[in-house]
Amino acid sequence: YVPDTGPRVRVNQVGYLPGGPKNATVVTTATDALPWQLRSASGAVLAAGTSTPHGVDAASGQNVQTIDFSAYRTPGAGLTLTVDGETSHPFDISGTLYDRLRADSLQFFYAQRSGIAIDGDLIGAEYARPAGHLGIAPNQGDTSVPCQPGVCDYSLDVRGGWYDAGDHGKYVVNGGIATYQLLNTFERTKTAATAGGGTALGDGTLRVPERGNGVPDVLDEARWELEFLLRMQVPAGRPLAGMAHHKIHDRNWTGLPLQPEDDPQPRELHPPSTAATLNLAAVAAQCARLFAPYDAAFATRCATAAKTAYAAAEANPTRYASPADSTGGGPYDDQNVTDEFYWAAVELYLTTGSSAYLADLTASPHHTGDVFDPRGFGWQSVAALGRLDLATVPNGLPAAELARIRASVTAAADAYLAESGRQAYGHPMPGDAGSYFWGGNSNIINNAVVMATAFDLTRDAKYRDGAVRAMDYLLGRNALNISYVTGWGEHAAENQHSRIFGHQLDPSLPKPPAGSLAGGPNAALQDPFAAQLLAGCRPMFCYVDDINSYATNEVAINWNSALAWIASFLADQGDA
Ligand code: 9MR
Repeated sequence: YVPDTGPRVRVNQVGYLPGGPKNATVVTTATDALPWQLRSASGAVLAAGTSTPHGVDAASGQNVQTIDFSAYRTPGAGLTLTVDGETSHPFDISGTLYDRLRADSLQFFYAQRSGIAIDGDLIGAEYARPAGHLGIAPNQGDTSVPCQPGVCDYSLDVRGGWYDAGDHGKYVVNGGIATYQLLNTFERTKTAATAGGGTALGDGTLRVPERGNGVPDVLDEARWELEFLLRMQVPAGRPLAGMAHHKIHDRNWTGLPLQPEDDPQPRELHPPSTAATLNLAAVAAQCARLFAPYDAAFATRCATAAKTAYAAAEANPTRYASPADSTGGGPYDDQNVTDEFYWAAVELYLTTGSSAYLADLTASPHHTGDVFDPRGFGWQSVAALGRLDLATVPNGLPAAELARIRASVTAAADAYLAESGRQAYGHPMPGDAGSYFWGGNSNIINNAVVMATAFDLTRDAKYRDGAVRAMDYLLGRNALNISYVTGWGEHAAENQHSRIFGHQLDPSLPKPPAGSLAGGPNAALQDPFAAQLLAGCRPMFCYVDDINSYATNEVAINWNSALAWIASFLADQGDA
């Protein structure tokens, strides 16, 4: 299988910020530097220079050279780059490139909502659908969901929330990091000087049913999931009260496509887990401080749930979700929850200022350890979330301690920058196959989030440039010459694995909405379709834009939350 990778000149197909870095990569047999020309839409040469030979790139196996046209800063549309007789896909230079991506990436969450009819007037007629999983036949949930046999003897109303990904499952662990990133996208507007006071994320900025209610729309969207997460908490008086059930999903896997309202499977609550409970504690603590100005009663509910959950996790510190629990839904298993304890203690400390939480976070090995993995953070490793929030959200840590925390963020950003400098395609990930794993595109973005946070802390432009280069990779500057974001770029992913957006299998159904991020190359080829089609692939080629490849090409809330965070950051940079 040889994919069509289009022109050998690889650019960010969306474009470049006027004052930002402008890098491209050409695949070539040449080993000596090559001349390049930047051209206007009408073909006039706007700038010219010579490329820098890179040699063979480990992740793609390609001989490549890199191009830097950062010195050209004039806005324009339909520009192209010509090198070695090849002309790139067209792109823009503009300070408003990322404005709509901020909205699109956040809009994805509305399209994933469970338990509410999706309004086509808000996001397009093709996305309109009835409410799913409200107990209306053939649905069997989620208004009164029993536990799996033997797990508990009650049922819970766990309606609402977002469908996790291409399936109809709802998982507290993954809901946690996704909600955190949406809430943090908002919280950043209070702490970062370039965030413009948050007007771009205010009320009326998203197409959600709650617009116009006086609450910033990104908070409305996050609340849709928060209400679900709160419902997953074991009620008082029950065994393990205060813990959160790990997940709720179908008893058996369903086929594709399948609209949520047509899902006939029994729905089941799975056992409470320590990790889920700490995810609930962390995001409910964020909720308490961020909703306080808008809805005091909800903020109080969140605060109570957070404290109760944290106490329940302390009383049950080793209830791990089973890696074998993967029938009808994914496992989201995790045998090490020390990072979840740290993250939850940090969020509770930031919200309450209480010395008990301060003592817990200070005693955590993650407080002094290196929490920034070269391959990024994610749903299973969340210590970085706590560290980033301690570095940015006002708190009472002693000045020297705060300085150390912030220095750890800039040191990590320096390491990601250095890695980006080593990569032929400029993204912040080591070049070996181990960097290309399930959902790895989100880890690349999360490394960019660390660089962006270093920029917010220092205003040193090199960190912002590192974040921009990570987006260049995701929007087309890569071995496959593909943008991994639907609707963004000349040649973009559009057949992601999704039961809802099943256009590839049923043309009457929509494609994923603009702003949907694909999981990305996965060298482990963990689905049968990719395993058969892509056997022997070089890591950066282990991806296919086909609905059958759930291990390389799914959509997921925790991946889009990373995209939303970085798109919002970049939109704030404007002309940079
Ligand atoms: O994103 C998850 C990835 O890190 C795991 O390796 C993979 C296998 O356990 O599961 C991914 O999460 C999936 C979840 O289990 C079920 N819903 C779809 C998620 C995205 O593929």
